[in-house]
Amino acid sequence: MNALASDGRRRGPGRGWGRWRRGRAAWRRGGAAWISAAVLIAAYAGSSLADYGKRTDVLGYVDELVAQHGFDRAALLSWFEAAERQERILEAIARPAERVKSWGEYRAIFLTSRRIEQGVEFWRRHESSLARAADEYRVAPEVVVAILGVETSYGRITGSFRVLDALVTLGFDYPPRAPFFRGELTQFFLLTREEDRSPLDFSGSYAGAMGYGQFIPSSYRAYAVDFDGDGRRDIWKSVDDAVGSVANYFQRHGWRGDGPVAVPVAVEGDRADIAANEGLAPNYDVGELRRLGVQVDALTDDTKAALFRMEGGNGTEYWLGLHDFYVITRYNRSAMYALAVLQLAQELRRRMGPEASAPAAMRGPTDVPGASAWAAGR
Ligand SMILES: [Ca+2]
Repeated sequence: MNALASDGRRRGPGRGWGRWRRGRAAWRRGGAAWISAAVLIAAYAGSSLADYGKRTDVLGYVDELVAQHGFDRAALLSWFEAAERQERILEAIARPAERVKSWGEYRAIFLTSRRIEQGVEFWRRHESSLARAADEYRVAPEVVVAILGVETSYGRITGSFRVLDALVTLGFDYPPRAPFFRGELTQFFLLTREEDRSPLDFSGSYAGAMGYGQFIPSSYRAYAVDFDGDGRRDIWKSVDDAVGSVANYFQRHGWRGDGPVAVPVAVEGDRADIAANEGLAPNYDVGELRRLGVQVDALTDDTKAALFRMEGGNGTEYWLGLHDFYVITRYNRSAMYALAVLQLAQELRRRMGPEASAPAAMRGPTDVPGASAWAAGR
């Protein structure tokens, strides 16, 4: 769930990791098999290991996992032995696009004719799945498609770092966010146990985000769904599962889909600047912002909003972000991210037409809050 998923060097699945997939049996057997695996993996990778398995901070963490979640200690240690510190991960995390690019530059990455064309193509190809997700989760197809487009170019770039390397590197060698990534590492170990797969077998972004929608492990555990009914949640290969999982994520984070998401506004004077870019949550009443010089017609005074000032390609832009804009930022905590998703979604809807993938429930006489209003309002 980080934009611009970093495409690490090719490794992981496809380079022989498959032979180490031993599922539950491996978890039970633990130690020895995995230690020999770790040695072979080191030889394969052709790089020195970071000795995570010997560090006292790692050993303390392993003790916690064993005590709190009943993990096999030897198995955990063998995976830490196999984990590699990746300098490229540390470089990437220090320079996320959201922090170093202006809105104009950021927008230009995502609102390209290529990404729009590919989104239209994706929508057409997976129309039934998107319509079913809109029906079940009340999230418009263009929102789901835009998220997949911004995150991974519709599954084309899902990241090729080993998730284990990413989370161990960031959890133990990136102090600013170490607690967060150690938490995700714990979620990751729980996930691999639940899914009956080896922790060495997962690939993702430099931040450990996985699959079409770039779910971090805690999100995978909480929000991924088996939307094609094969009994597994596969957000790497099953487009149905990816679509259902993103839609479910939005529904669970309070997506309403019944009105504007963000609106461009004019601003008179500079009094409004004290309220601009204060946070992502819509904590201001529109009436209050009007008194500060924000000019907007369409919204009532008691509408909750956040004001954003951004440097666009043609100068400064002001935007009001409303409830659903905030929901998009639950996917990635950046106003530029949310605005890029919104604008890509709007362009995709414009290209597909107002009727595309509108689920049956939204076409009938009873208008169900959700996709249709959102789609029509642009
Ligand atoms: Ca499935």
